[in-house]
Amino acid sequence: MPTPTPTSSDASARHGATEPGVIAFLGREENRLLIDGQWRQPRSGARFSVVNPASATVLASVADAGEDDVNAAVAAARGAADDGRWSHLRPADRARTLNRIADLLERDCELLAQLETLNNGMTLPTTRGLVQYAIDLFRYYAGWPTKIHGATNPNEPSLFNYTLREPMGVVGAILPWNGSIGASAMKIAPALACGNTVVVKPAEHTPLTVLKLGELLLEAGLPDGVVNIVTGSGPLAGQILSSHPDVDVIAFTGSTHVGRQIQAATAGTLKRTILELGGKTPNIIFPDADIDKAVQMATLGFTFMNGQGCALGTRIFVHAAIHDQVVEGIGRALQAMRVGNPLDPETTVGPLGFRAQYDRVNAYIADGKGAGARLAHAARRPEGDGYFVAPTLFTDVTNDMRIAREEIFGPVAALIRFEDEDDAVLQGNNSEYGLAAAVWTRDLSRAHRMARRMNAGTIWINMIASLDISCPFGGFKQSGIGSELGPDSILSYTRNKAVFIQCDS
Ligand code: TAP
Repeated sequence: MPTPTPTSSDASARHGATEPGVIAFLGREENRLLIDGQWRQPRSGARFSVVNPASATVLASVADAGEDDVNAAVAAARGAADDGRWSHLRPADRARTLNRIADLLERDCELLAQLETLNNGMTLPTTRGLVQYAIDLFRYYAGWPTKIHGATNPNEPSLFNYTLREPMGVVGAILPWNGSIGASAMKIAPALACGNTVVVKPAEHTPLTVLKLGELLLEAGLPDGVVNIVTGSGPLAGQILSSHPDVDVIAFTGSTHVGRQIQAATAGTLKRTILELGGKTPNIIFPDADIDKAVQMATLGFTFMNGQGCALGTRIFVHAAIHDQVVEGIGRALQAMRVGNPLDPETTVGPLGFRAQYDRVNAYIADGKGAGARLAHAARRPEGDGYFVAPTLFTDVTNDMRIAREEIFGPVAALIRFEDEDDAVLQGNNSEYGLAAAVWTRDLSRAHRMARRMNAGTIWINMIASLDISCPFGGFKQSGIGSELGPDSILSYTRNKAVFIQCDS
């Protein structure tokens, strides 16, 4: 695999971009930091390269924020929070701005999808879905500013006692690299709806659509300093943001490993911390299920987003009676997959996000083979320099192997046998993660039993890997703390203040 080469003026042509907005974006010499409504150079002048994972060539040059820059971004957000330039607007006016952001995302949907595809390697239908998700999030949370309220409490007649539901202040949003546009909207839209200001740190590998979103936020008329974007590394920019005394909430999505570091960093200032972390979703197929559907969705369930989704069904538990049928069915589905350039409409699976991820996933495949699992089926990997990994199914896996216990975050599934319902529950729940679980059965009583017995934040029955903006999503066990989406995000980004007024004096 060659080292990525420097960008050039014909970058957009080399990367196959067709959208004029993407060509213009990639034609820039550099990208800057968004601080207090201005696009600024990093104080140190440091930059890093963002790579197209389909070709392993440089896509863009991005500012590398240092301590001074993060402090400046936090100061801008603090100032904007404290003077009320956003939170004191009429709720209906905040709602209007959020709707305007959704309109602009809709206008630039194709641009954003293509930019995301070039940056993270996911196919265009997938990234169009991510942009649509972002649009839906801004529209959904545009409905909230006019509906956030406190309560009056029954109390002594001489007292008037009520609560005020207030914004938290400054939200630090630290994003993962798988689906930046959706992940950023998931935090920015509700934080703004509640009247907060935000400092966003996108993942180093995939900041481009977040920078484009920054332009749209300014175009929508968001006041200066209300959203600030600092591109940079996690151990530096992310760490400073997490421990910063002027940040009131850290909303983090990423790995469980980094989640622990974030919690340690936020402990010093005891700030509210929302952690959306990794998963190892059990996908349990009972013999009474619609097997064809279960096989089709089990395949999609670990290859969607090129296998880089937190809740994908990467542990497939199959009842012994249907084991061979399921293995053959997934094998046929993998053979039909086209792994390749994610801009090509024929492609079903693109490359992994970046070089280290490619190496990591290949190491897990080697580990699975070494541990005695059988590599039952794999799709074909294309020739070329991109970070392509063929979707791979291991059978003869036991739940104690590393490929069954650790999050691989690539298109690799471990197929494990189970004997009966109790065994499926026992093995499925035997994981440090508890993000989601899927169950395939036509038995209604079993479906309800399994929904209660599985120890995970989201349960899918006869479906998999589906979220809804109005339904809370969050992990149990080491998959996270707190939850996002629906009304839960409103609670996460607000605080409750109690007011007592003595009325008879
Ligand atoms: P991570 O490696 O954990 O990185 C996530 C973010 O944290 C990145 O912006 C990263 O910055 C930053 N970071 C790294 N070290 C940090 C530190 N010491 N202090 C502060 N920030 C730090 O995750 P990833 O590889 O981007 O994303 C994949 C992971 O996210 C998977 O585990 C996946 O399951 C999880 N995920 C979970 C969900 C939900 S909703 N539960 C959704 C999507 C993804 P740099 O990358 O720039 O270094």
